[in-house]
Amino acid sequence: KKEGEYEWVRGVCRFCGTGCKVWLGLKNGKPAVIRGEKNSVINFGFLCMKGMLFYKLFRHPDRLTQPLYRKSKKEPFKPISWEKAFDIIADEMIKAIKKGEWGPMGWTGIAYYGSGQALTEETYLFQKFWRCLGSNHVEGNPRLCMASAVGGYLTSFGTDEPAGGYADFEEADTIFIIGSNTAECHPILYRRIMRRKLSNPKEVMVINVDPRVSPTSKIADIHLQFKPGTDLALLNAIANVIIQEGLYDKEFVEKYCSFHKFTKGKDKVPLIGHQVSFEEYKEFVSKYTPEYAAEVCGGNVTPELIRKVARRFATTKTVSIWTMGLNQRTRGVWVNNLVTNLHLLTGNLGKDGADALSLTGQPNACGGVREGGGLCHILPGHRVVKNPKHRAELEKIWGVPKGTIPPKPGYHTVKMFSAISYTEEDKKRFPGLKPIYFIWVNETSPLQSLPNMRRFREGFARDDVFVVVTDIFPTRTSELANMILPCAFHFEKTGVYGCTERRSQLTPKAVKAPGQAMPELWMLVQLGQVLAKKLRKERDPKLRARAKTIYQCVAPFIEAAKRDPWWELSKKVWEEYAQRVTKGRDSTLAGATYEVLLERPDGVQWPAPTVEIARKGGTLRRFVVGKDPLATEFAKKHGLTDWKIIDYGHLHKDHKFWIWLRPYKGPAEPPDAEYPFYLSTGRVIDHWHTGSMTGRIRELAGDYPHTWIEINPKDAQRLGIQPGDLVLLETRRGRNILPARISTEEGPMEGMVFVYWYDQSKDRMINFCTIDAFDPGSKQPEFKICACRIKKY
Ligand code: MGD
Ligand code: SF4
Repeated sequence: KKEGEYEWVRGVCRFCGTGCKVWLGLKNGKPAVIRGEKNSVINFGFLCMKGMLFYKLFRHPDRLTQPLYRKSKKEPFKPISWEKAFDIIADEMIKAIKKGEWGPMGWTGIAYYGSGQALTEETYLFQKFWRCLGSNHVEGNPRLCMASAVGGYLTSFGTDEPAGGYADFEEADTIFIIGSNTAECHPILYRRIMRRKLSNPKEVMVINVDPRVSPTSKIADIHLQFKPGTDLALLNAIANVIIQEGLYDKEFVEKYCSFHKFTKGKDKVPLIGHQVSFEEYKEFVSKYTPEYAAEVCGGNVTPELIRKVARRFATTKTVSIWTMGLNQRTRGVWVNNLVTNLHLLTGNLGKDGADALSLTGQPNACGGVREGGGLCHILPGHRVVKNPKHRAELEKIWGVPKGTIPPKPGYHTVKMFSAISYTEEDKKRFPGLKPIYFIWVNETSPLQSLPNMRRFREGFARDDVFVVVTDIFPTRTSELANMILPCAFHFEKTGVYGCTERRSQLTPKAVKAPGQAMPELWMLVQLGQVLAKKLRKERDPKLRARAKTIYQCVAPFIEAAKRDPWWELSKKVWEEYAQRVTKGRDSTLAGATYEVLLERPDGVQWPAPTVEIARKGGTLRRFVVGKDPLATEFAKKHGLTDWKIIDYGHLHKDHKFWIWLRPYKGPAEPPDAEYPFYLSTGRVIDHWHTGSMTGRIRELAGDYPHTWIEINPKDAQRLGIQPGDLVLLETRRGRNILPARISTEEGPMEGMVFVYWYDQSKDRMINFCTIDAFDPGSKQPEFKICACRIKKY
């Protein structure tokens, strides 16, 4: 729309998982300002600084504007044409396929590593491309971010993604914030929570459960501070009090819940375990007396506080939110289950103001990667690689022969990068590991964001690994690439983001991309055609067969890519994904056409099976009969007419929500005499992840030019460290030299230090120090806890 001297284009913010609606203002066709959409039910017109300032990246002088190539990583990059780039990439892919092996997970030599910031259309097409080529080595940074939340939802709800949404904040009496620095990582959601609290400060209670006092803790009525990793004991103790004091919702539990336990050796599928009785669960949690939990947790946790929190949780409408403090843990799935358990026990689900809501870190980890099939074990539309029926459904939609998609999942993130570094240690850790010779890294910078990354960097630096990076800026990863392809940025291409609350929103192209930068979708369509031509000439029939499947993968989009790669191509890919691939699935967006998404100021929440439902915004409250079209249909079909809420998740054959027996287990590397501190890491408000974008925005970089180490004042005093002193931080894996920040108001508990990870300086990249131990279920690494030692430098 036109308003004064500006032309405004509506889209969505490209940073955190909140999904704020924005207007990009163009003056004389040039990006000049961003403002919030005031009618948005997400952000009500507000934006944080990152959201307001990302228009400064459109014409930033560091933007990548032409394809760059070098044969050896020892040589400098040289510009090449797109045509030549695709020719080389296709040759290198075929070379890597041949060097590797063929097996149940497909070709072992090639890998794709993507991002929760890629558009849904992009993740969908990348993973389709890989599967059609015959490889399940498809991964992405959401593994580092929300894999444990997926595991949590799958086990508790039988299907991924939450039941409610942000609107619950305005209805909740208690907001239980655990393992989330919402104030800095989801600032606009924090604003909503703050408004709710201030609307009725006496009645609304905020409970913060975190080992660190963060800006989020400022509005908390109760802050439970405990030793990192001990919250499993705390949550079981809260459940125990709720049961002992008869505060659980008997009707809800009896009708809609069942109890489950996984026993190694007894149960084949950890996601299912076996059913136990309420009595057995009661007996299990009874060991977690408030006294026992207070002792395990340390910090300020007392038996009285545990009782107080339990009573409040059970007797009011409660929304829980969490992020990486729970997910980035070796017991991430379990601790997710334990929070959801509290909601199920107290009937705090499926009602206004009652939800267990895992906040997503990235703008499209949900929409693109979780729903779009962007990890090694999943396929689009909430399907899984291991299920032959799911593979067959997709092969039919894609028009490729049966058996095109390999039957076994590829490597998860830590394993994938270990297959690149391929050291003796890696081979010992992952028996049977097969090396990867080609990797395409899209919209992420793993050589800054992976844990324990020294050996991953060494792997990338070798010349027998061909690395393609698609990005808008040079990064710590592209410095070890062979090929860098310049991409169109957000608003320079068209596509959909799906945020935390199952809401998909469209951002159309509004600005011309600089130089030769192009959308990734266009790149895939070109490369697919080049690869098909080359594969046709191969002798090996297995390889030759892939010429057809890869051509078939891109064929529906060739004409659109020629005519209009900025809009029409994305629309075509979206149509295939939403209308054909998600149709009939619980995450259906079949009704959410581009036309509907353009019309709606706030996008569409799935399930949205028809255009009519999508036009009304889709489904706000999942699982609730009468509100969720799938639940309503399910109730009718199964004769459950007196059920108000139904867990129709495909894993739960009893149609009930599952309460899990999960014991307390500590972190992979607790502090000891040699490394006596807990190290934890996270984000700061003005920077996004690796800082490759926000670090280039003067206003944001000026606020936080470098990272620091936060130390508890008591520890600092003991070690003679003053604010601003340089501190040497060491772990068993690496070291950093960081300025100290010591505050009596904010910061970690005694015995713990905290480092922000956006800094790109090699002395201050904290992921040289973090641990790559991961949750055995979700495979998400434990960025939040490892042991370290510190001293004045
Ligand atoms: P980002 O900075 O988000 O970090 O880590 P990364 O994904 O590695 O990288 C996004 C990249 O996308 C940037 O380089 C940007 O320039 C590029 N980009 C932007 N727009 C486009 C586009 O349109 N196309 C393309 N191709 N590229 C584009 C995130 C990861 O880090 C995550 S998700 C988490 S949750 C982890 N958190 C975490 C932590 O808490 N502590 C520590 N120590 N490490 C962590 N690492 C993990
Ligand atoms: Fe963007 Fe998140 Fe800030 Fe909203 S809260 S403006 S989505 S970064």
